[in-house]
Amino acid sequence: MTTPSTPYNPSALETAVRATWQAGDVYTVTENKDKPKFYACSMLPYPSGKLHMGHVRNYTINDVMTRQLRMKGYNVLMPMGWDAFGMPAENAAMTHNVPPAAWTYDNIAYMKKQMQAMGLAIDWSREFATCQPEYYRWNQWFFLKMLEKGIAYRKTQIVNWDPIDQTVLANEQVIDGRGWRSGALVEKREIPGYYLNIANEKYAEELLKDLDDLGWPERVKLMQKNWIGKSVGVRFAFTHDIKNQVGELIQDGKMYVFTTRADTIMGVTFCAVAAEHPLATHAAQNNPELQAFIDKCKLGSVMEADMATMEKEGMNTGLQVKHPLTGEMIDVWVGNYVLMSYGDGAVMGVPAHDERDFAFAKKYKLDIKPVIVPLKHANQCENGGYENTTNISPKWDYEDENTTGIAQDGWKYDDTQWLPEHAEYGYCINSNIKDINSLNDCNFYRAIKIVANHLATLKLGELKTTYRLRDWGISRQRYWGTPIPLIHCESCGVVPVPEKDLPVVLPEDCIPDGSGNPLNKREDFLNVACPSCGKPARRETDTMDTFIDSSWYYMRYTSPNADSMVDERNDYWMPMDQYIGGIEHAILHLLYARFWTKVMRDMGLVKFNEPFKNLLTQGMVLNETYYREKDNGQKIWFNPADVEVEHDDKGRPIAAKLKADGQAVHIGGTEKMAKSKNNGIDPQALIEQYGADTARLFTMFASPPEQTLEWSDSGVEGSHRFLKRVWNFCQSQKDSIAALNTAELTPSAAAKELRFTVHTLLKQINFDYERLQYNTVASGCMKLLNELETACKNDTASLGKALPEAVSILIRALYPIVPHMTYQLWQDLGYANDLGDLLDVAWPECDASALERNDVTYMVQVNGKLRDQLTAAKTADKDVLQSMALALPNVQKFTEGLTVKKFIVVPNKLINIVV
Ligand code: ANZ
Ligand code: ZN
Repeated sequence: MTTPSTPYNPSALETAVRATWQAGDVYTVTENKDKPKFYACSMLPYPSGKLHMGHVRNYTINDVMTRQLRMKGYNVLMPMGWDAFGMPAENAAMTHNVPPAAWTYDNIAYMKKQMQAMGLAIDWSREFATCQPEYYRWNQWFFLKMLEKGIAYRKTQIVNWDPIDQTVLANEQVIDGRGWRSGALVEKREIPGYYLNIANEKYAEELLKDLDDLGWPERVKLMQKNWIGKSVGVRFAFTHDIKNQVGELIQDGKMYVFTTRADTIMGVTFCAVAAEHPLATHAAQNNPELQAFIDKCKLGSVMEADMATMEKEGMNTGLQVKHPLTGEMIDVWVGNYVLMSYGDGAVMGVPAHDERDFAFAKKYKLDIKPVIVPLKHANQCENGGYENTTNISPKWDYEDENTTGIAQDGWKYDDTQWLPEHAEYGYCINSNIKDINSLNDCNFYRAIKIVANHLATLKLGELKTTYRLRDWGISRQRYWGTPIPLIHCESCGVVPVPEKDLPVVLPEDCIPDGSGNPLNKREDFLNVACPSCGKPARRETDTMDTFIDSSWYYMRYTSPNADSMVDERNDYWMPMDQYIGGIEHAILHLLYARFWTKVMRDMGLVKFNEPFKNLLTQGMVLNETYYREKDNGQKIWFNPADVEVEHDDKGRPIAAKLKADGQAVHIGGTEKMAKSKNNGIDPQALIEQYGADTARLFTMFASPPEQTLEWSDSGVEGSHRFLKRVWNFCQSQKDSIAALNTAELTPSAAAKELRFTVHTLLKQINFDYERLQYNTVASGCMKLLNELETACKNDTASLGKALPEAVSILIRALYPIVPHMTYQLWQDLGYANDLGDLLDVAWPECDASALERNDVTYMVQVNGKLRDQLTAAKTADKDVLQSMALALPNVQKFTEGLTVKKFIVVPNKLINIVV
């Protein structure tokens, strides 16, 4: 190979190429109706300071897709923006004594530069930060619309209160029950806040059902499904005549419970209510011991995972309620495992069949009454349901029943979809109900139906669907967020800011000091005339949850500068064709964005039901960790860049020492790159050392997009070496390519062979692009280079136009991953002149005719023994084959002087000469 005249110099090359792109404004897209559109978007980053490897990976995936589809003829949108509100900016502001706004905008400027250095095909004309009033005014506008429709509403909420800092704390600011800054024991306070009614049956059901049609990872769909947590059961009341101090019946004399196991209703031996339940409050009034217990419960966790594992504790209230079917009086306990926020905050206790109730009953020596013979003793029916085969009462056959709701809820005998957890199934025993049919011998579904019907007749209950999903609390007692557009007036109450006065602009020069929301001290922000009566009033100082910002930013990208939330351009681009982001957003962000979209639809702002057709959750980036342990057990983590590692002959790390002092450090195993483990790699340093193309190639090549990626310095170096080889090879073929550009396509067998190999690889590469498997795209390109190098070892003239074609395929196939270098090569080798700019040149498709081999290789036998082989044209007839075969030296040896008795040809395979 001749020495190339221009050596590969990524930093100069990449800068020059990007300057060309920028000058040509080549990544701005418009709503071109002549092309199919494709909207590919990465989850918008929080401007924390600088990019990390996870960002690099995420955006490269997005960029590869964008560039490839553009060449395939799509009108592709790849936007970018900034999730700019939120707590880290407030924390940074406290540390550095700068306003969050200044800190945020500085970070944005820096990170944008870094993104630009990666050479991403972003349409920057659509960029915005969520902290800009032009964006968040629409959060405010939409919030007011939701308020009008009743989707947004006000109720009191319990918050964490730090009594020393005099501030509300977010959950993540409470560490072991104490404020993260002050260390004070955190108290619970009830304050008013705003909620969005996502747990409304209509939306919850739709959010569940529509999951089926999404091109999302199954794992993410399942996480959403579990989060929504649908339970089908019965809600009914135990009656009582317990009156409060002013003589009114508490809750109208009905203590409601929700149960998924109404078939066990005859096994109730106690009831338990949450600490916050009205009956508990009432009973505690003259019972200090109970009050103390209630206070203790309230301090505890409200996390369900904790509820499941914690020790069950309770206390008898001394109150009794009446069982609706037996008339028996049942004791009411306060139980620490009963959640006020689920169902009705009260349960019927069935210790014989519910694990939690069982633990409770054992501890407090309550009765245990079995009413179900578990499944293992019953027979499973053919249809998947369970029946006691000995005695089925046909009267209760489900199919012909015409009653409340079971059919409407879609229950079938074989519908095991909503089988609740916690308990055994089987058929009922010990369950004679006076006056109505006995439950005995009924299976789960039938028994529930009987009970539900009977409770409905008594007007005490009905079938009910409950969701674990809670309404979305959106008020934050924080400064750096979208102001909630409400005004508090002493005479008029809570008054919405009129639409014409939007946006309510957040002052950008506050510096939080840890003593609560600084807006509370900003008289210029606070004081406002009541829009309704004109009297002096005060603005709401709570701001919105930042999940609101991320619920619809991707729609604002489609409609930059629109003077409405979105405009008709949104109809062109949405729904999004490909969303790309981390699995950590599998639940909340994606669920809220889906909900928000559905509300926008119901308000006539969009015409689709779901925002993200396809979702790719990229895998985490991992790296080795190194640490030393102090005497007190505390670990100090060292950055891999500062550590020297010794490997065994299989390449496994066996020891490591710190470069600075030459002393040993422990090898801690590979973990997600994180500040806490000090095992991050700075993308900036990587780009400076090797160029963006190497960083991009390594992150694509090292593993499939959805899987974890293990950092490897040698992998980075290998990627860089490969790019150098591509560069040198292409430059060395410059003259041949120019010379062969007008030559015949396949003047020789070698040329045909080259085309066969190249198009075979291209077929694989294109298939891998299609399924977003970019790692094997990269390895396909590597094979392509190997083949080309081999084919060009000798004289290239015989390769004809197959050579320029092959090189152009290599450049194009590699371009989406490595855009800078390939862009330059495309020009240097003259392709740009012939075929046009690389960005919009047609994507190379596999030529099927190149895969057809025209020659066939035959094994040649003499009297059944293999003697030689020959290659002939597919079209060669028997006579031609015979003369070719008999001319072979090795065949001649065995046929000399003999007559050919038979000449047999097995088409495309074998020749046998019988002599
Ligand atoms: C009696 C029973 C018997 C129950 C049995 C289960 C098994 P899922 O499936 O998760 O929706 N429950 C109802 N409200 C509750 C609350 N506020 N806090 C704690 N637990 C509550 O769970 C529904 C079941 O959880 C209900 O069915 C109820 O216990 C309990 F063998 O009622 B079950
Ligand atoms: Zn007023």
